[in-house]
Order: sequence, then structure tokens, then C-alpha cells
Amino acid sequence: MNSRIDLRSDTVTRPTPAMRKAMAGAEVGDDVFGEDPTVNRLQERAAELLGKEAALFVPSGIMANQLAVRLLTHPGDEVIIESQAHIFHYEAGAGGALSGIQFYPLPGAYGVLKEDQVADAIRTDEYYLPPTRLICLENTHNRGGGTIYPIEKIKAVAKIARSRGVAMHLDGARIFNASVASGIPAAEYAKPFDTVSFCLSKGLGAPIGSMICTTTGRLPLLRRLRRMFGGGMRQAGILAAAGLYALEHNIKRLAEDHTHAKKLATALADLPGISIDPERVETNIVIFDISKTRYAPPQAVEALKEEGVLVVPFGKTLLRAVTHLNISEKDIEKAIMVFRKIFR
Ligand code: TLP
Repeated sequence: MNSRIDLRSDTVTRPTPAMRKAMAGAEVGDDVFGEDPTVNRLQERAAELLGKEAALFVPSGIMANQLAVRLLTHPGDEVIIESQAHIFHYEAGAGGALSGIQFYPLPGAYGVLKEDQVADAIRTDEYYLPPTRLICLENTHNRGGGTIYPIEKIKAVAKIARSRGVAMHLDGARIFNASVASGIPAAEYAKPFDTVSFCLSKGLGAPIGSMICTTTGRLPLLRRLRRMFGGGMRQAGILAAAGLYALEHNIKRLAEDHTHAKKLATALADLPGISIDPERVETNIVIFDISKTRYAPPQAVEALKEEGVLVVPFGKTLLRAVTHLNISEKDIEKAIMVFRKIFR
């Protein structure tokens, strides 16, 4: 398995020996009592990086997102979301099941909504309409192809949301990819949002864990909800140490993943039958259409796997490859050779 070039996701990253050393040496306590010094340090650091007052450590990105949805809504409320967003598409129906909300999905361009679309979707006050309570955005946008949400678009949506009394949550699972690629600090991206989630266990390379960042005032309810969702962990400092290591060592290097993704996309664009615009590959996610090749996605995945390259099918005609810290430049060169062999 290890000799394979695993481009299925940046979630497959494994902790390095240095990260494991930091984990092994971590000071711990019972975090449900708020007594784990390493978790507390991670929460302070995450809040600082995102320019928020407080942060809470949770087991997964989905839990962070769903805690935000629960925190900012009541049953019967409506949540505006882009129709390909992770929260809508990939979280097993959690919004309805755990918070009793309904989504109002809007089609975006590569995951990005126009502010007019959002303004038009916010409901008026009639008693028979569901109250619009929350808008969720995603940066970078996964199914959009790792798109960086333009900061001006975020600000425009936030202005509308504020004027209509609607809260804002950012699924920032890959916010540091957006920040490193655009040069815009994560805190600037996070500023217009009431809550921001981000993942330590994707390109940052930690084995487990996500953060949800917000105001100090919201923290007591957030802690209560985390407990309700079963996300309170005990000697979680062992995991938090990996998160702290990741924030210290693995943010800047995301730029390498972006270079690798661009290189892969450029090579794929040259292959017969494959459609992809390398210009659109802004971060570490490469989504490409193979409908004009002789393969359907499941067969292509199998053929590539036999040659040692792992990718995932992404709908009826698409494949997705994701670069990350366990993928070297050599791996990308090898992967390109394999794609050429299979698709030429
Ligand atoms: N994304 C995974 C899959 O679930 C699709 C992947 O391989 O990309 N927000 C975004 C934008 C995500 O991409 C993901 C995971 C999550 C949230 C959820 O994170 P976890 O898996 O930690 O719950």
C-alpha cells in the first residue's frame, strides 16, 4: 500500500516521525474538565491564527460543521448553502437529522455563489415561510475543484447577511490552502463569519481533529453541544500535540502541494479525451472529466490502481486527485507517466 501513489484525498496523510514524537511527549489532562494543557494551547493557537476569540477541538470536520449549524439555528430554520457544498452533500443528512433545519441549496460557479443569488434566497418575514437563519460557505471549495472563495465575494455575502440578520458559517476545512495560495491571511478570510471550522487532519497532516472557532460568548453553548454530540474527549492532548505540530510546520509547505496539483493538471490537459482547465486548479484538488475516454470512472480507477496510482471517482464522468504532504515531486512525475499509459 505504501508504495502506491495515493491521490484519493489529503485525508490519507500519515503522521511523520517528528509529529509522532511530539504526540508521545504531550502533556495531558482531562479535556472534558477543560484540564488538558496541550488541548488548551491548541485552542488558543487556532483562535489566534483565525483571528477569533475562542476555539474548540473536535474529532472531525463534520462534527465541527454540524456543531456550527446546531449552534446558529433552531429546528424549522432554513440554511442557505451552495449545492455542491460538503455540509449539504457529504454529511449524511446531518443538518436535518441533528438540527432539524432545511437547506436551501443554490447552484454556484465552481462552488462560488453570486451575492444576488444569496440576497434573493433570504426569506421575508411571513409566518408561513421558513426563517433564513444561516448561510454556509466553503473555502476552499472541495467539489468546486479546490476553488479559493474570492474575498470580495465573501465580504459581499456577509454584508447582505448582516443587513438581514442572518448568521454566517465557514466550512474552512482547507482554509490554509486558500490562504497560502492567495496570500490572504486565514484571519481575513475568517473575519466575516460567526463560526469557522478547519481541519488538522487533511493537508496539515495530523491524524485526527478539527477546530471550530468563534466568540468567547458562544463557547459555553458550543461545549454543551459538543458533549451532546458525543465529541468530548479525555486525554486528547496526544492528538492536540499533532495539531500544534501541524500548525507550526505544515502550513507554508501547502504551496508545494499546489505546485504538484498544477503540474498534474497541466499534464492531464494534454491527454486525449480528458477535460480539465489547469488554470482553474488553484490549490491541491484536481478534478477532471474522462467522459471522452474509453473508461467510465470505476474502470479508470481500477486501471490506475493496477499501475499503483489511487484516485477517486467523483460523479458520473469525473475523477478527483488530491496532492498532499506524502506526495513528492517524483510521485507526481510517476503518476503522470501512469496517466499517460492508461489514457493514451
Ligand atoms: N472531505 C473528504 C470527503 O468527505 C469528501 C475528502 O476526501 O475531501 N469539509 C470539507 C470541505 C471536506 O472536504 C471534508 C472532508 C469535511 C468537511 C469533513 O471532514 P472530516 O472527514 O474530518 O469529517
